[in-house]
Amino acid sequence: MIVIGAGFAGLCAIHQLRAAGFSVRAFEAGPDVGGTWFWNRYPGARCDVESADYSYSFDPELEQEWTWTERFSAQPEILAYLRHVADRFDLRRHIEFGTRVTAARYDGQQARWQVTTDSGVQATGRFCFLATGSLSVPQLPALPGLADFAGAIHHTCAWPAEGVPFRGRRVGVIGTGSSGVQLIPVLAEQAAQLTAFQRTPAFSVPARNRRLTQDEVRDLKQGYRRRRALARGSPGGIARPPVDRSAHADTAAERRAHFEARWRVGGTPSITGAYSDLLLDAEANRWAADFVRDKIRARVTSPEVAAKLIPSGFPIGTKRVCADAGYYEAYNRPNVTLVDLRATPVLAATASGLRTTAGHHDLDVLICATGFDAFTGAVFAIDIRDAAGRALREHWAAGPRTYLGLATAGFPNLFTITGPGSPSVLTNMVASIEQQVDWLVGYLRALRAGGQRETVATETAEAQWGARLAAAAQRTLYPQAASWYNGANTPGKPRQFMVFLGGLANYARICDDLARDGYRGFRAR
Ligand code: NA7
Repeated sequence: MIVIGAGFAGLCAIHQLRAAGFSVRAFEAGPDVGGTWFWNRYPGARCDVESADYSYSFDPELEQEWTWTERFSAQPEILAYLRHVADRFDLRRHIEFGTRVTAARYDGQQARWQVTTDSGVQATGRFCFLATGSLSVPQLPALPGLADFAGAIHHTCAWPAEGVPFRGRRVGVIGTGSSGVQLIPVLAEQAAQLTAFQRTPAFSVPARNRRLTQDEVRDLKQGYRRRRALARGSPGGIARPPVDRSAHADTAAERRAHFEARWRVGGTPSITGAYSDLLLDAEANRWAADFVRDKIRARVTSPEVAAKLIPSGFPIGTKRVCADAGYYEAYNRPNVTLVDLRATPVLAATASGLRTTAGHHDLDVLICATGFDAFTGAVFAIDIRDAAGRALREHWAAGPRTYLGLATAGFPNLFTITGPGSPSVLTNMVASIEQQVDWLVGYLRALRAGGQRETVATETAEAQWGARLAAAAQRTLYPQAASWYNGANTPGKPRQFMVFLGGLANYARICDDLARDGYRGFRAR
């Protein structure tokens, strides 16, 4: 087995494949395990899924020995957890670090994948797992003159391990998605002057992160089995029962009280998960959006600045809702300036800062919190070819085509973990990763037992899954936003909704049903 990537998905795959008796060779571009949690080490980086859910369920002893300290874990703690997992289960011996896979070619005669790496290492394996992450290829803004900027430039996902000094410096941040929203309040306390360059204001709700009490940690450890079962049976892969009430069932006053109660609890789903139809019904969505807009007005002292921060033009939740700690309040500080790029676009970078249509902003450091070439970026970074030499990039030219988000017609024995077309980023990623890895390992066991060495998704199964994916998206408000969920954040990318919106439990049921039906949709030999 070849596994590419050693983040949450890669480590899980290595562990479970090995446990099933397969030999595994893994490649990781970074110098250590962690993937997303290795690279995104900007100040304030934190998970927006609760720690209790955002961890592996495959080993009860691991659950007992690891202690999460906060409601939402910060990047260093998650990275420490993944390092612990790698050591505890002796996974490192399977991984070649600092080795980027550049090409993968299927050999139809041998039924094997041959991979080439940037260090010249070649390897072959019967099956190849792309555990390359949904958000791992960063995007930099295409600004004229960027190369002339004399100060330091950093992307949030390529943060120097030694950190970046901000004290006494004039810092610019481009981008106000989840990364920018987490980073800006932390930088505001350190930088002499902070300028946030905002293209689209995001909806952000308070995370209300806090340290877990000893009692909570004890309860968490005692309740893991129940918690995991609840998570697996839920649409989002989190141990919280989904709300089954329409926003239309309440009066305006009841809705307000309900939103208020959830606002006090905090967290990404607090508002958009308050009713069952907030992402399905435009009017219900507007009620939720207006509630958050009022909160933004209340959090920002200057009405002019608040007006720039109020999101509009897309339903709340259709671009990822951010979870913050003092984001809006940061704009009340005298050393923080908000530049609305829609009103005054950046014209160019200069040696000393950024020039917009309204003037020049002097900067010593420029941070790009400008997001990722999501889902397909990391797949296309590898030159993947079928037995006839046809590139996966060609097969996906009009957008990714997959069966279950796991496999692609014409590319046998190649699997994407939390790939495009699976529930992935709109669920708890760790729960999705475990579900997919377990299912795939089950399938590989079945193939081994049947003496089969090759499997491929059929064109029909792929086309039907694509239609099902699109239909699920069309039933919601999601397609109304230009987001990284549908490729709109990447210039030139075909627009296609890349997340299966049926929910994790439903998706797992679909996978299990077709496994019982002889792995319908795959052709094996
Ligand atoms: P996101 O959510 O893609 O946010 C990127 C931000 O950068 C967003 O505000 C973009 O504005 C902005 N952006 C991107 N390119 C430019 C240019 N060229 N000029 C100005 N502004 C730009 O990435 P994050 O890293 O914050 O979060 C990614 C996910 O990680 C997050 O959803 C969580 O799942 C964890 P736009 O909205 O495109 O107008």
